[in-house]
Amino acid sequence: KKANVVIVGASGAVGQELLNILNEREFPINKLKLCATSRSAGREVEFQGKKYIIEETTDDSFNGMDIALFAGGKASLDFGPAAVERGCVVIDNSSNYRMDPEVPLVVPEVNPEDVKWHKGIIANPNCSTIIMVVALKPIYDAAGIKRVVVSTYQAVSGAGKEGIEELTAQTKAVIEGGEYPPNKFAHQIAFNLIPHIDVFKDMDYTKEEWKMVLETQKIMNDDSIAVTATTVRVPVYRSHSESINIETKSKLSAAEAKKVLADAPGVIVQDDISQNIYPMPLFTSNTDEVFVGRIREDNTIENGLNLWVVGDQIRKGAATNAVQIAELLLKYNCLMEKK
Ligand code: 2RA
Repeated sequence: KKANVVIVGASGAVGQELLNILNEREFPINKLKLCATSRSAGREVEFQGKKYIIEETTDDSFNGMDIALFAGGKASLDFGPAAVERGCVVIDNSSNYRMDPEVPLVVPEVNPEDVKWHKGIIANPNCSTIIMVVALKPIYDAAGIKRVVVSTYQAVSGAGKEGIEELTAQTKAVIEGGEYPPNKFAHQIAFNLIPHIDVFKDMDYTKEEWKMVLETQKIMNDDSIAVTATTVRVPVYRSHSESINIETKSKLSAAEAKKVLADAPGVIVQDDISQNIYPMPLFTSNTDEVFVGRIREDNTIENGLNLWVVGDQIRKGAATNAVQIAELLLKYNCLMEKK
């Protein structure tokens, strides 16, 4: 069975990665359509040896289409309802619908079955949340989770192309003794860390930090998991890293944690301190798995673990997860009837 697929936001970083992943995973495509704002319309993109012209998104872009992959931004607010009206399932990478109780929020390694109750829109979680929950799920299944304390080290590409450009230009300028005023970030990112991602909200936490709390509870289907987060932008191009402290309900030794993580889908354990082996963002970019290392017991509480987790936030944290959701739609046969 093949699907008619439309990508909205095809010209951006996530849009490009969606195309790469559809190709690599040999997603069964019948018809492909690429859409974006009028600014990118007319651009030519090659996919599997065929040239496609990016079209400006309109309500009618979704006529006869089965699945719409929205790369991000406000496009899903503008066009999501029109797509659903036309019988096209929306997989949305933006935060617009994530906490809507009518919208499943899905990480295929964690809650694949939630795809089945969609009413037209399925949300793709925030990148740092996806990377964390893939590592939490096997621990949760083995020992339950009471509380998670996470600090993130998030790459500049999480802020888009401008984030990458700012790190490069600013690093050069600083080395040469010049200046490059911050633009995309609140402060200089070159040779610095910025404990501030997205806007400040309740209780002086940022929006990114609240996403990690609320989305984790929704994906894990368990509001009793206490999560507290500090999210930090670091001068790394790609792949988000996370230091995760977990208080489990029952005892899980480090050896047992290593075993359940090694057996878990989508996880690669890289943990051999005798050889200085642990995950690092420089080496996890352009992969689809979540890498876990430094697995050890918390020395301060009875039932606690520390993990160091790294994943490519543009792939598993966005595009790969979205394409995996599209695969579930076909597997569970839950596309929509065309009106
Ligand atoms: C970031 N989480 O890294 C964001 C991207 N969605 O800034």
